[in-house]
Amino acid sequence: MSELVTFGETMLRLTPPRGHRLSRVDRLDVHVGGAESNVAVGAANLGVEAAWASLLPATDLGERIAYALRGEGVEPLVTWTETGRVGTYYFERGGMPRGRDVIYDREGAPIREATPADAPLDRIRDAEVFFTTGITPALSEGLAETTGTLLETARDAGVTTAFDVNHRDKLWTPETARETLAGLFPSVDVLFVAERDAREVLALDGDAERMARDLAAEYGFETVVVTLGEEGAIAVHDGTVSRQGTFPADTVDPLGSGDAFASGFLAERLDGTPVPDAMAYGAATAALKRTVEGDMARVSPAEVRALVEEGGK
Ligand code: KDG
Repeated sequence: MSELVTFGETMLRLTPPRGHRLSRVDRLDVHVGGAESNVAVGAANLGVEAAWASLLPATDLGERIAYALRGEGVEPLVTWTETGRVGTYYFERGGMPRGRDVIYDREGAPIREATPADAPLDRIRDAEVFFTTGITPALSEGLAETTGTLLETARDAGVTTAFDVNHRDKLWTPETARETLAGLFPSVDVLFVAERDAREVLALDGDAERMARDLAAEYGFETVVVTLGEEGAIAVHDGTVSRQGTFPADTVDPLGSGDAFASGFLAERLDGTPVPDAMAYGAATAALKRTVEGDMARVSPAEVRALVEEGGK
């Protein structure tokens, strides 16, 4: 049994050295990344018994992913397939005015064909929290249906379901996302959503508190966390609002900061910590994640605690 089970695609991230163009590169760093495994890793590093469920091809690259997650203390619950490939993505980073870009090469990953029978339903039913994100239903119509079944399976077994909207406009349009997510939301207890996704994907308006309250009223979420980038985050939990600032951090790598927030928040909630304090742990985990290369929150409970005690902005 695991306290937290997550479900989603994990890829190899191939990163040119900072300031190098992908089209001219002769060396790539290899990282392992995927929103749902990132959350499992962050939580595991904070002491949660965490498992990540997915499908991977039975190849060396598939094994590379499972190996990385095992090394971070996450149990990989993998259905190994004879066909398909490991998805990859490239993260090109330059200074302004070029900025950064994520380029996906993820067609053909076996998770796109996953049915509920490919998922460890008993392990999901036995968890305390089941987590996935909007990236998973974006990958195929069939996977959107499977995602819905997994959320319902967890809910029916009394498992807390947590979901991060995590809109990726390279995967689907806001209109398709809104329609699909509206079908999934009734099975979700805890929703994370970036303010921009709340406006542009979920078509909400007003300030963050208004949007969180509207979401809670429409779908019956127990908790809605709206993340505000530099401005921190706001949560509405059982009708009560809490606000959290950010902790200053020198950003070495921004990818996975939202996942780190979710992992710190969920790890504390699993411990019974009240929402306002869990928000502080989420923000501290996100700040510490930004100081480390790769998408995963390689943090320790002691450093997160110390940062929380110092206080945020
Ligand atoms: O949140 C970080 C993720 O975006 C990254 O790890 C890769 O899951 C990923 C995706 O699909 O973009």
